[in-house]
Amino acid sequence: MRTTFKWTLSTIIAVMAMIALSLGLSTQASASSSFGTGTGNGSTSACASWTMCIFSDNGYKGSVLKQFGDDSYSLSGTEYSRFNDKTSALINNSYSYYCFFENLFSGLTFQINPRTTVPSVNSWINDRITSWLVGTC
Ligand SMILES: [Ca+2]
Repeated sequence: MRTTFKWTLSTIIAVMAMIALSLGLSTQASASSSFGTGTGNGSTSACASWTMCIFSDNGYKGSVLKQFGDDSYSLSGTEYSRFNDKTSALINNSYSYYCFFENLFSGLTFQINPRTTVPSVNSWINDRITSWLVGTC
């Protein structure tokens, strides 16, 4: 009986540890965004199941970088550096504000509201976006 109880208790502890571990892993996964790339088709549908997307051409065309999950990011020096200084259109499908920056979280800024689509960004930030933060500018 005693052995059975100890086994049960250790099993509970092991299960709780596994739950804690999986929670920790899932928290970590949501904190760091995942990305996808593709080609814009001229409609907002290319970004439908993604949190936020940037397009190289006006009207949701050209190359598109799709981010899943709200997170800040810098294009400079990353595997997606080819999108640096290329953005001409944006889609924000999240419920958060986004602040886009000309440089590494500095320089000119461009803010978009939650649930907002921007087919052509303002000329002063066109082809200049290098990084973004979740939140207002
Ligand atoms: Ca830039």
